[in-house]
Amino acid sequence: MEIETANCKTKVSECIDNVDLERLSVDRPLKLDVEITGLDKLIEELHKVFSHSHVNIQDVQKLMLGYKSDPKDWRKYAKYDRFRYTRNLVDEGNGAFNIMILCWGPGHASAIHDHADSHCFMKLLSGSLEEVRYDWPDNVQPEVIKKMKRKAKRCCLESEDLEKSDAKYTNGDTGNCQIDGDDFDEFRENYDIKSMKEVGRTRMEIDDVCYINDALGLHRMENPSHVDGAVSLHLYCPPFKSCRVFDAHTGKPTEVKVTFWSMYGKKIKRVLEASDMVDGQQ
Ligand code: CSS
Ligand code: FE2
Repeated sequence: MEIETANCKTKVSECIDNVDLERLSVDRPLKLDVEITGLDKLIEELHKVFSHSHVNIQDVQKLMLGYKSDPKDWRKYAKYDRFRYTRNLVDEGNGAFNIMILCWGPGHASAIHDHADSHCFMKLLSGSLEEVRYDWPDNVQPEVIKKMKRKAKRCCLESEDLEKSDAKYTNGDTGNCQIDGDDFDEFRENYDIKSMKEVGRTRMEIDDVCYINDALGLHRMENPSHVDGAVSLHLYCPPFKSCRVFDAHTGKPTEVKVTFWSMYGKKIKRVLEASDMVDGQQ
């Protein structure tokens, strides 16, 4: 199954059974065959697409590309903070997805983060943004990779002499199968701390759309301008309330909450509680 038919209605780890994850990227250019007149129309079309149980990743991308950014559509959501980028909720997609507008002041950047096993679509509305991609650190494995390994292990065991393979796995030798056991991952968690490896950089310009999920790796976003703000539109499916950020020097993950600066154009009154998890924007 290729990207055209891959389902983004479910978490990434739940939709891998028939999907070639190497092809779950958006590098090749999409043919545009839709024109979306306004942000409200885009949201209406996304609701229609997500009312089905199967949602093609490429259909979502095409819709997002079909809308041409017009500040009068999104200005009411674009609320900046002096010190850090803001998340401004626009639509909750009937629980199937959520749409938010992120406002990046000059030089503002996110931490390196994952996407909590969800699909992440992003469109630049104003300014420019740099996306920096990273491999997962050796000490952390996302759910989707664990599931792929389990699947590969099953296939491997089916095709080899079972008795011989069992012996290999009990002593940690992964043989030709290129699979690390879960126990081996736990061992490495404590002993193999390395800095994060940058694997690619893309400059996004207005109306560009990009896509990422945990199978494709991690990223951080940065507004490279020292003068101008940047505004981006994000669609996450399924929506998530927390994700992990990674220390660039050690790869150490920290679970953080996904919090909003405003919802439906209205600023949120924030009450900080000592017991709260670290806020993901800090
Ligand atoms: N996921 C990041 C934005 S880049 S996709 C965040 O919500 O902070
Ligand atoms: Fe992200």
